[in-house]
Amino acid sequence: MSFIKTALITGITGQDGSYLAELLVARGYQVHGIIRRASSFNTGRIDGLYSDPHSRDSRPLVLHYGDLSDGTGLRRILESTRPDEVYNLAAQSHVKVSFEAPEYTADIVALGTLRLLEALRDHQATTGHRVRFYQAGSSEMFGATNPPQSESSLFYPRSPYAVAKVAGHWFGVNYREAYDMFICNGILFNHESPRRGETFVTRKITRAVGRIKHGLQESLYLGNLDSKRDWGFAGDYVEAMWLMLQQERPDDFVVATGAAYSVQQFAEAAFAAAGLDWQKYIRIDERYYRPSEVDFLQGDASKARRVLGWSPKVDFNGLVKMMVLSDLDLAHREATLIKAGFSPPNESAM
Ligand code: NAP
Ligand code: F7E
Repeated sequence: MSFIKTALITGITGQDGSYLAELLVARGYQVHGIIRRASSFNTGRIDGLYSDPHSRDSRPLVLHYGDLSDGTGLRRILESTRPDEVYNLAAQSHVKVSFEAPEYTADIVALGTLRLLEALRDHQATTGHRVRFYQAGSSEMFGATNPPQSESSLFYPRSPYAVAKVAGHWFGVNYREAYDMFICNGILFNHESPRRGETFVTRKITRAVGRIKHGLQESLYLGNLDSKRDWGFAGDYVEAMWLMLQQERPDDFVVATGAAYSVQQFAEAAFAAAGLDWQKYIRIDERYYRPSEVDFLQGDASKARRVLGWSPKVDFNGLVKMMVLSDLDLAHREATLIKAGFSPPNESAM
């Protein structure tokens, strides 16, 4: 089997990594993904792309053990896979956790990006191959800056995660300017899906809706209901990542829907989609508050529309409905298992 290009994805087992891998495989790429060693299986989101590991050359998806803390390993993977495109999606991506593990978060998000860029810089120098690099930047970098936020808005990060992402962003800009590397920074606003990690607020809500509807949970504890986010669908956003690397020149782009809703509005919509009244089930627990909050993110993605021809296909209501339907189905299957004698999973902790 021949492939049109080769891509390397860090963070392939995450939400975005799985959608991106599907997109690239569908477009004829061979995709190499870096996975971490874990004591239990962590490839659930990409199992659909799995193929026989004994036919290496013809496999559209090949996995390698590695970690953004391990520069030597990254270098080796880069040299053995010789990708045309690298997508750096790996991160300790939870904002609240970053307050509890700031050094680790900075090591992976900021220094991990630097390690990968250093390996790529040497790879480019020795092979002459100008590999295209996507850096997963975040709207969290804007933090306290007033909306709407665009490429020209000030970065004002409000968490160790966001500070580390700002460093990753500027490493990307600096290596582009210093070494003529093809590096694009995507500044993506929140994007969700049925594959979203269960400790992020949207998925925490839709999981609870499913479980409450099926009698598996009585209430849902949340933190700040007033913050506003610009929520889009992850499947739409990975297409923007790919489009950035197909341009003639590397550049930085905001990716967003342009519409913002509060956490409370998301909860109202999600409970209503299952015929439930959110007020009966939601309780506040201050342990979910952050030491410094990001109040209002709403992106201006006009540059991505103009230059990349990108626009989101799924709107807020479509996203809520997609996630609720998926989690109603999941809870239904869970209830069936419980009836058959299996124990239920723990409620989300973050
Ligand atoms: P995610 O679901 O949390 O996935 C993170 C991925 O990074 C997972 O594959 C994880 O592996 C991997 N990872 C974590 N630490 C690692 C390490 N030390 N070495 C190697 N891999 C490591 O995140 P996501 O939502 O897909 O987001 C993808 C990227 O976009 C992240 O960089 C995130 O910060 C950024 N971002 C996300 C959003 C959003 O709204 N989703 C918005 C802007 C930017 P395991 O599966 O083993 O944990
Ligand atoms: O919080 C509030 C919380 O954790 C959204 C990551 O993908 O997007 C994500 O970061 C809001 C915050 O996402 C709970 O205080 C209330 O205001 O879903 P979240 P996030 O912090 O916006 C950005 C763009 C990224 O780059 C990140 O990687 O919801 N909130 N109650 C809660 N949040 C959580 N997690 N849990 C609660 O119980």
